[in-house]
Amino acid sequence: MTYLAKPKLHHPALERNALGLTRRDYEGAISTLCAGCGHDSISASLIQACFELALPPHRIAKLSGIGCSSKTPTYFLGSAHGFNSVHGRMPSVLTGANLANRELIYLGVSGDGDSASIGLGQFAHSLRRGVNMVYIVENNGVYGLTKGQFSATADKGSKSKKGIVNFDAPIDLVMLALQLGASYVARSFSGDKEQLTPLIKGAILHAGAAFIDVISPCVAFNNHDGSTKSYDYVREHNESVNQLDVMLPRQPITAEYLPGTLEEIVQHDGSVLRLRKLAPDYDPSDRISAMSFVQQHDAKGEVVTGLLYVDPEPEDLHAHLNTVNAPFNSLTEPELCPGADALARFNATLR
Ligand SMILES: Cc1ncc(C[n+]2csc(CCOP(=O)(O)OP(=O)(O)O)c2C)c(N)n1
Ligand code: SF4
Ligand SMILES: [Mg+2]
Repeated sequence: MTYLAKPKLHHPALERNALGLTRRDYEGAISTLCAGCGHDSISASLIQACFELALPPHRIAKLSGIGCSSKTPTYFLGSAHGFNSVHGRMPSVLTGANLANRELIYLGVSGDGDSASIGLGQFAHSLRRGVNMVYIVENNGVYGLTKGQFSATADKGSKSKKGIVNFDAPIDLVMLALQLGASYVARSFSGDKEQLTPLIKGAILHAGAAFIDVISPCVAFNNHDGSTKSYDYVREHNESVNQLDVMLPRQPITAEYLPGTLEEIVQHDGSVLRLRKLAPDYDPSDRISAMSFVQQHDAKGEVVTGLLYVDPEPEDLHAHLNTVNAPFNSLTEPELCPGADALARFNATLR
């Protein structure tokens, strides 16, 4: 595939993170998406999140399927590992890579067509298995790459650019993720970098299946009156439940806050998710309340955004399968092939 490389010129005064890297070191090739496409803003948030967390780019693996959204890993983290898989098949490829090497940070980037239509089965099974990953759906309600057909997340009654009404019921990926057991579930809007960047940082630090549904308008095919995934519609109907800050381990918490307005969630690695509550009755630690909250607001035509659910002590697929810690490519031949006696002993345990 051809792509446009960005010139590697750094201004000497550019801000540097703990690794001495600048934001430019987290960028990729020049985007070829339509100007104004929400997906480019999500790439910018991903770059910002990885820069702020000072992640070494070579410790990240970015995987995607097919679609404009799935093209975006080319436009961020140019020095990370990357795999552009088949349409709807990112989750199984990511699961396999994760099983072979748990030391990398896995970013799965997908679209609503890629995950809610052809890839729905793969989406579901990767979340219910608790694969340690950040799974982002760049949700525009259409198949952008193939010129704007309704996807399975398009709302019932919403209209295509040519005025055709969608009569099918929508699939809400957040509801599915909650039901399937994802341990970190959020929704955001590509036009709200302030909300999205910390949500991505929290998801990266979360040691389980983290899912973020990001409404990301398609300016070419789904940004008109009658669309429920346009910039105007989401700005008018956005109902933010909380705002997130991420505090890394070892950093003292110095922020001042009024009691009752801030909730702190300590994750497995000591990082703290600080949630400023906007909806006073919202409890992000209760999966069932999260589901009913999302549905009640959906019925009112509101797009609920923020960190909707988090389990601070998630289980992950490696724990379920009792796999080895070391990446497979570092195992030696005797470890990989322990010989006939070991096989006979193992077979005996199955009899
Ligand atoms: C097996 C297969 N079926 C169909 C297609 C055609 N196709 C390419 S992208 C796409 C939909 C992409 O939609 P989405 O995931 O929402 O991404 P977007 O372009 O909207 O970001 C389809 C149907 C394909 N590439 N492969
Ligand atoms: S067709 Fe839509 S989704 Fe694809 S790049 Fe253009 S605006 Fe983005
Ligand atoms: Mg789409």
